[in-house]
Amino acid sequence: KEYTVAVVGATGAVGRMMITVLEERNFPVKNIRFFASPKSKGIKLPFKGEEIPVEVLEETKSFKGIDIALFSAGAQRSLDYAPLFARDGAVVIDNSSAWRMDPEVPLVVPEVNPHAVAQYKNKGIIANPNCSTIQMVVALKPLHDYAKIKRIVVSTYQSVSGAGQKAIAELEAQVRAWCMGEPMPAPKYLPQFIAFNCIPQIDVFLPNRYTKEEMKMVEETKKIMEDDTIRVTSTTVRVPVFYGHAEAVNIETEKKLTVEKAIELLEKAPGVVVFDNPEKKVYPLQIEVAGRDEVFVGRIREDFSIENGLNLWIVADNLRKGAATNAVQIAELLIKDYL
Ligand code: A2P
Ligand code: 11C
Repeated sequence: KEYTVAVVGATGAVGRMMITVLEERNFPVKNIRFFASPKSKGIKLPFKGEEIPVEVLEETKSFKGIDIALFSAGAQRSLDYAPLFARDGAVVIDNSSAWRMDPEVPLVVPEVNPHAVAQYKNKGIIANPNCSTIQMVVALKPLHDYAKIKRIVVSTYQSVSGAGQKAIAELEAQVRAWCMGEPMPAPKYLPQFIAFNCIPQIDVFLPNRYTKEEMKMVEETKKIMEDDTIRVTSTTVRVPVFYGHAEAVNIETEKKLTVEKAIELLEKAPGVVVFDNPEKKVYPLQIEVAGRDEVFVGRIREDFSIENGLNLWIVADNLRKGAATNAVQIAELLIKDYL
């Protein structure tokens, strides 16, 4: 069976990657439709050798005939349009934060909670988690199943592509200007200068002094792991890297988890690759992991400051496993068992 698939936000950093991943994984596409803003009117994007015109979302009155819609056009578009696509019969897989914490909407990472896909029937919407949450839970799930994680302390090192195409261009423009000895263009899409700098702010600040990105990691982790008892605290930082997010993660477990056992569990875990050989300087790096679909783990070592603690370094391509690949994997579960 083949499906009519829509990509909403097709011209964006994640949207373009969704198109690539659909092609790479040979998703059974009968028809493909691309949507974006009025700015992209007249643009065509390639899909499997064909040039497909981009449709203007706001000018489209009916979405009938679409089976699956992958959304990545910002939370407001998802709030406004996901219900309209669902009304017209599509299942929406939404990459924004709009629907993630809605109790009727499943929040799915296929390696962690694939069964939750069944709840798509509630609203016709499945939420794709935040990139930094996805890579963390893929690596932590097998450790949680074995040793029960009581607490997670995470600090992130997130690339500019997480903030979209314009943030990628902003880093490039600043670096280019610096190399030419010219004044760097002022920050427009990121909150501070990103060239040669780290910014401890991703997304907006909330009344509790955390950023929204930090609180996403706290709340989404509990929902995906289906365990409200896990305590999570997070500091999220933007770094001058184009692709790939890295995370320093400390966990405290109920049961003892040795380094050897953690490596054994991670080596068997779906979607995880262990890159951990300190003697040979082997650990995951953003520039090496970019372009890959798995989650990479290294620097695994005991936290000697507490009884049952472990430190890990977790890296993944935020546009792939953190966004497009996870969304397409959800679509694969959907057509395998439900559509
Ligand atoms: P467009 O390129 O036409 O502005 P990124 O996260 O890389 O910035 O990408 C955002 C994506 O969301 C783009 O595809 C962008 O389309 C799309 N988008 C932004 N605003 C709208 C809108 N009002 N209607 C439809 N798509 C939108
Ligand atoms: C970033 N994690 O790196 C963000 C991007 O909730 O889907 C994803 C925002 C989201 O900037």
